[in-house]
Amino acid sequence: MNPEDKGRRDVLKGALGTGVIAAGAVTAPGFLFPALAQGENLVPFTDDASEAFQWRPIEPNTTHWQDTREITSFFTSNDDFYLVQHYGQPEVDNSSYRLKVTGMVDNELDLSLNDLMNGDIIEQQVGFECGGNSQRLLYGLIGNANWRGVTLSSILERAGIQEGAKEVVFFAADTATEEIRGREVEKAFARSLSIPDALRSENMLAFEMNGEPLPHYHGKPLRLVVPGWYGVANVKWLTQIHVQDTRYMGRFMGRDYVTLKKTNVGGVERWVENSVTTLNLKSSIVRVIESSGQYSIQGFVLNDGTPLESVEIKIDNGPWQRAELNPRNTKYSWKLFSFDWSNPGAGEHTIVSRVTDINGNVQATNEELPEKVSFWEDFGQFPRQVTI
Ligand SMILES: Nc1nc2c(c(=O)[nH]1)N[C@H]1C(S)=C(S)[C@@H](COP(=O)(O)O)O[C@H]1N2
Ligand SMILES: [Mo]
Repeated sequence: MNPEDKGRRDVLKGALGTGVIAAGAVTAPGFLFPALAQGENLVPFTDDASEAFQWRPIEPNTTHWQDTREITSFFTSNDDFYLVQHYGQPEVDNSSYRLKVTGMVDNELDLSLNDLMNGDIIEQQVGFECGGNSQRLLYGLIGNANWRGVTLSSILERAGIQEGAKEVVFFAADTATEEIRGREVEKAFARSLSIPDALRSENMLAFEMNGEPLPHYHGKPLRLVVPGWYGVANVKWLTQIHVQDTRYMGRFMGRDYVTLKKTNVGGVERWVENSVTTLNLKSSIVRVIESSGQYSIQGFVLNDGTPLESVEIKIDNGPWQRAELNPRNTKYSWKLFSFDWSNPGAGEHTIVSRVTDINGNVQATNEELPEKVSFWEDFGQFPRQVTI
């Protein structure tokens, strides 16, 4: 079964299984975004971003992004799901695979894939984007999948974290020679989490993606998934978990994926550098659909899992108007929305979305974020142009 069919089937199951009448689906056939139904037409964007956009087919060891205008399922198929890897895509053999747990633990572990598959298993819908995702790519470094794996907390509990430990480091099988201060050294991709972040019950070591064994490109046979965080936290081709009492300082914690923002630090304005962690609250329109003269504006939200208060759409200089959130959305999935745009006048329009969470955080415009100096974490509002 391809993930698209699975997605559709889950939509039906969800609606029938819980006894909820799918009123939205009946009154607004287009609402079951993102499947493009018969008779629905994409209205092309006429903005520079859309014209400059270039799609690239999947090639080994390269970055791959989706064309977000053409999203066709709630779950991104494993082939469409974006790809980022900094040190290539190592081939790890399943039968000889071992995951080592080392360092400040009572019992060091050396686990086979089978051991992991017989552990404390969970399944979760998790969507994420690369911290380097950008409007230039129409936010194509994004995906939403159903992951299955063993809970990280159960593995750490089995190992027994010792008193005084501060960080859990996740080392991967992909390595490269890095020049660091004039010296060439062999380094593995690695990221770390503080002990409390690592012990979150949601974290998982995933060996399945959308019902299939984790594909090679996405980290076969095992990857970390940290729901609500930027993609860089989700270490692919994971081979070692190391517990230590110092901060781990590697390229992907200390140099890359480091934001620079002016922030108020206890009453003093300071420029602060931080490793990217949780997903910033963000929404984006991805497409406009026309069907028998009815228009609908559709898009996605990503965030750290905080429940949403609203997604609103503004057309030209009009008021903010509420969009509908797809009932299919879950805590850590991407959250799809749809807005019925009745009677748009002929001509060019600017449309933009903004999302607000229940803590009152509102997605800002790029102009309201002037003190952010890095391309990491592109989360301002993204105005789009369409011609009706
Ligand atoms: N081992 C390893 N894991 C990695 C990376 C990497 O280069 N090597 N890249 C990270 C980054 S920056 C991102 S955005 C995500 C992308 O995951 P995906 O390719 O499955 O979409 O993987 C993360 N995990
Ligand atoms: Mo990334």
